[in-house]
Amino acid sequence: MSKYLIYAFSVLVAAVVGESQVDADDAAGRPNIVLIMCDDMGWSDIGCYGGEVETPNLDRMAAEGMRFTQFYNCAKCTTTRASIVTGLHPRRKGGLLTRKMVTTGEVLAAAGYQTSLSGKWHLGSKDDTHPFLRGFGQYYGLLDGCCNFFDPSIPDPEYKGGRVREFGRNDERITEFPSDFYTTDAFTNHAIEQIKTAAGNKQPFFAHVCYTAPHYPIQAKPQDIEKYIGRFKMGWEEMRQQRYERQIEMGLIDPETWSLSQHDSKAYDWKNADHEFEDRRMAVYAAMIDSMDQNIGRLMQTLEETGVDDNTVVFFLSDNGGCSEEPGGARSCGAKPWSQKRLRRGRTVVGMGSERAVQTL
Ligand SMILES: [Ca+2]
Repeated sequence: MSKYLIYAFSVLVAAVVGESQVDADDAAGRPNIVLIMCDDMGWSDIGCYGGEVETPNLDRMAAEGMRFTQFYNCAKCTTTRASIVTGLHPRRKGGLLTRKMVTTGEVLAAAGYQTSLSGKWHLGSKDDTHPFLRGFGQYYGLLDGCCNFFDPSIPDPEYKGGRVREFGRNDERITEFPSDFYTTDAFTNHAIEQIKTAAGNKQPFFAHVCYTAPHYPIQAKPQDIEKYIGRFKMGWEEMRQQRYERQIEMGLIDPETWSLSQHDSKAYDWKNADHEFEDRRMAVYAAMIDSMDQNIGRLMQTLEETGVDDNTVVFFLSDNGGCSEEPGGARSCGAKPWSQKRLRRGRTVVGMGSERAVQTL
């Protein structure tokens, strides 16, 4: 059985890579790495961290591996991503990713790894910043920050500028998508292809899987939404109390040193909220995470079926906490549900040239 790790990725690359360039024979036997990152998810949303969303595959990873109770990110998609692929604290001057930096893809490729990235990149698409040109031998996904989950060729709504988001495979642009398309499934399909191919070769592999779920727009499949309808009628005030109590029971929180924080000053009053709308909004958000967990189950199954699970380390993390933006207003499909009402501790600090997250939950 694999020893899965959950919620961290920093020192492993340095630990497994010693030489600047190695051949396939030297690289053989080194551990495979699967680094899964989701987008804008609050840490208390998934089951193994006290949330309501059914995440049996992540829960299994947590049970067989390790959960981290302290984790720091860079507050926003791009800064966290720049940091995780370079190991450097991002600076805006000159761009978040420059040729003066090496990426994990470049370092691991030089160490004999087969490298791939499936999903969101958000660090650029020019010669110096495109993932296919920056160490990821196989790329498929969204070069931009977010897109329509069912058809990325659909332009953004007017309130987001109305542009079409850039999507591609390796260095080619993709502009048409099949009728049954859903980004979370498509990213997983690509990652599974890469793992199956790589597992048959002598060299180890590095598969970076970057889901756009549950970043806005909030879009999920009807069958996934259905099972969550009605589950959030307790309201966000009661929900955060329930999560807090579950996290104490799980040993994630020490109530002696961490009391439940005050409500966010921008949080709406549940008593005056449209309960049907808010319940449904949260059900769609939950369904996006549920779908991601189903797909992570497919990834884990692929590792087992290809016989590489005993020599593969798997990480899961979120690039930042729950999003507090509401593009299009509180009742648009771009609105982020309940983010300011979930468990919070500290606050996110973003400044020019120096982004840091105190702790985003
Ligand atoms: Ca994000």
